[in-house]
Amino acid sequence: MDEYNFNKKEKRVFKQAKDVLEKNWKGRYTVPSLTLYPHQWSWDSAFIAIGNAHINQYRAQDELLSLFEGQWKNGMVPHTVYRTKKSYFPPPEFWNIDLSPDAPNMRTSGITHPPVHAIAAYHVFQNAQDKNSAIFFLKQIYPKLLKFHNYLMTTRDPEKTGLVTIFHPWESGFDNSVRWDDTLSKIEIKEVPEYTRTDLDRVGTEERPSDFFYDRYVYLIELLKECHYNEEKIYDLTPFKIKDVVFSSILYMANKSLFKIAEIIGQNCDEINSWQNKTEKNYYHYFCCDSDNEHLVYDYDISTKQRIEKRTTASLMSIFTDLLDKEKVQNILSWMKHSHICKQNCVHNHSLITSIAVQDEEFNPLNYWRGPVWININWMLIKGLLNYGFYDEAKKLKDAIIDLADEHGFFEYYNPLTGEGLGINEFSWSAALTIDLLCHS
Ligand code: 9WN
Repeated sequence: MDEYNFNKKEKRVFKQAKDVLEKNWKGRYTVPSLTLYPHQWSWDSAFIAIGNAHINQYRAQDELLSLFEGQWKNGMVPHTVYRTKKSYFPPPEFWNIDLSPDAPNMRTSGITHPPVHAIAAYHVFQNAQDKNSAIFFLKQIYPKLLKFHNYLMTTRDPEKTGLVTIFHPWESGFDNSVRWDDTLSKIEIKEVPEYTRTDLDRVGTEERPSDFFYDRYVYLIELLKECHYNEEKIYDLTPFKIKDVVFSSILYMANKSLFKIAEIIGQNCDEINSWQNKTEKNYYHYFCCDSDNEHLVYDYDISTKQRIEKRTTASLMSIFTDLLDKEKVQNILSWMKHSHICKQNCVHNHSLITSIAVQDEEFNPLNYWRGPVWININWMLIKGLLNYGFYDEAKKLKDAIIDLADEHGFFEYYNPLTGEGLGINEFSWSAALTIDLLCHS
C-alpha cells in the first residue's frame, strides 16, 4: 500500500501478513492457526481485529461481533468459541458448560481471556474509512463490552480492588509461564479423567507445556465443573485464584477505550470512571513491592496473600498502562534491556523482549511461555513505550519484529537465541500485529 511509503522489505512483510490473515479467515472470524487452533479464541480475535482494522474494517468488526455471540449470560466472554468439529483438546463436550445457568446457546469453553476487545473496537473506529459503519458497530458492541467489563469488575473482583482474579492459567493467555509454577506445583491431584492431547501431534513436545501442567489444567477444569461454574463456589474451593497483573493492566487500558467509545455514542461513563478509580488506587498496592525499588510488578496470589515474585515480561507490564510514574519509566527501560536477547547470541541485528530474561535460570529458549519471544507481548511493550514518548526504543522493537517476520515467517513464538520460529507457522496474531506496527507506529 503506497500510502504508507513502505520500503521493499516492509512491502514484502505486509503482503505475507495479509496472506496469513486471508488464509485463516473463516467468513465471520479468524482461526489463530488452521491446524493447531482451529476455532475462535478470545484475545486472539481482538489482536486480529487490530490488524484487520488497517486492511479490512468490515472483517475487523465481524471478528469482534462474532466472538461476542459466545458471551455468557453473566457477561463472561469465553476464551474459546468452538466453530467446527475439528479436533482440539479440550473439545467442547469436555467443558460441559450446560452445568451453568449462565451458559450461552453456543459451544464455548468455561473460562475467560484477557479483555483486549474494547481496545480493538476503539482502534477499529479510529482507523475506519467508513465511519458510519464504525459508529453503528460501536453501538452494537458497546453494551456487550460493558457487560463483560462489569463481570470482570464485580464477579471476578469480590474484593472490590479494580483488579481481576483468574481461575485458570489459560485465562491469562500465558499458559505455562513460570508465573504459575508455584501455585500449580502445590496442587496434589487425586484424579483426572483420561484425556488425549491434540497439540503434541502438531508441535514438538519441547515447545509445548509438560504433561505435569496439562494434568493440572484438566484438574482445574474438573473443579470448575464441580462448582457448576459458579464463581463464588470456585473462589471458595480453588487452589488457583490469582490477581493477574497483565490481565488487570489490559483491563485498565480497555476501560479507557470503553470510556472513549461511550463518549462517541453518547452513553454515560460514570461507572467506567468508578472502575478506573478503584484500579488506580490498588494497582501498586497489590502488584508492586514498595521496599525493593525495582519498580517491577507481580501477580498476587489470593490464597497465599503473597506476590508471585518471578521476573518475566509480565513484570514490565505497568508500562502498557499509564499508571507508571514518568520518573520510574527509566527503571522499566533498564529492565527491558536486562531481559533483552543477548546480542552476541543473536542472529539478528536487533533485540526483542523474551518471555523471561535470558539470564534467568528458568529460561528455556524453546518452551512456549518460558523463554521464547512473543509478538503480542512485544507489541504491548511498544505501545507503552510510544505512550511514554520513547520513540527510538519503540522503533527498535518494531524493526526487530519486521526482521523476524521477514527472515522466519509469522510463527506463534520464536527462539530468542536463533530467531527460529516455534509452535505453529502462519499464526494469525503475529501477522495482524505486524500489520498494525507497519501501518501505525
Ligand atoms: C489454550 C490460541 C491460544 C492463545 C493462548 C496460547 C494458546 C491454548 C493452547 O493458544 O493457548 O487456550 O492450546 O495452548 O497460550 O494465549 O490465545 O492462540
